[in-house]
Amino acid sequence: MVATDSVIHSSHEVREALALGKPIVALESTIISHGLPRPQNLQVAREVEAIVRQHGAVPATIAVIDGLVHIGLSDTELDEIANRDDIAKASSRDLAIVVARRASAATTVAATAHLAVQAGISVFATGGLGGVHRGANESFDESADLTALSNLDITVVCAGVKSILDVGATLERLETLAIAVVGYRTTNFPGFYLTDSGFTIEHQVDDPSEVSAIQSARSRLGTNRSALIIANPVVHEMDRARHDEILTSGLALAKAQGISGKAVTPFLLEHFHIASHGESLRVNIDIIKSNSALAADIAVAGKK
Ligand code: PSU
Ligand code: MN
Repeated sequence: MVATDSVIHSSHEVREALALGKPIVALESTIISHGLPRPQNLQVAREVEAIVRQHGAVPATIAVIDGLVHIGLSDTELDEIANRDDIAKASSRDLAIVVARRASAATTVAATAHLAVQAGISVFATGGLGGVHRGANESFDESADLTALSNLDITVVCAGVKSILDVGATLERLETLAIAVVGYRTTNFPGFYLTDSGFTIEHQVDDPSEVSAIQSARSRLGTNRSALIIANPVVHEMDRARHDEILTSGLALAKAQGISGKAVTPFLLEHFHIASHGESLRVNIDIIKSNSALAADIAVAGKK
């Protein structure tokens, strides 16, 4: 599964790293285009790549630019993803349509994980996974991240699932979909902006080498057809009372404005960033940085 066909372009650095068996970390681009405000988005995208390098791995930010899937972006391309106004949000099902139309899109966890696996990359860092939305029993709003990860052999480092979601229902779906969930130095499942979502998980690892051991056992057992999630809690969480207050007002606003489909998550994240006067933004940035560092350590440990 080497991505050399004409719709997928891997950067020189990524191709070289793949050929030499160097550790690589895939990074998503939806967080840059639709999850963080300008101008911090570009700054964070650059810093995250630098962190991955400092930890000894090669960063591969993934996005579709003018009909071409890029695995690994140049600085100019990162700038385009952060600042162009025509960057759509693409999940797996949108990828071929965006490519065929020669359009541009940031990739979600679902789409990034798919493309990373196509390119031969097995470790991926994001902020918080998508999942089952509150009220999903009526809206049926469940992120395609879940079904995508049920079909891909990839290790995803995240701060749990977004706290805007129904965390309990999402954990149930992860179980049904045979997606493994392991806490990093905790069995308290993280809640994205919050260190602890209030839900407990069964498994914990304390070291990247333990993740490598799980990865190799997965391949030997053939249970690597779905993803392995490493849930890494943020150290300095948002003020909880403030979090709950902003979430309540955000959900009400989304309902009043009839926000639905793929617009829901970016709408709620933006509401958080505005209503918290940047506190949620600070936490979101901490999350993505610390997940990228851990993902790089895991990628490096996997090569030993
Ligand atoms: N993590 C963040 N910010 C984000 C996302 C994750 O810190 O914006 C993105 C990811 O790309 C994820 C998407 O796949 O939100 C989920 O969107 P939806 O709920 O529409 O599936
Ligand atoms: Mn959705």
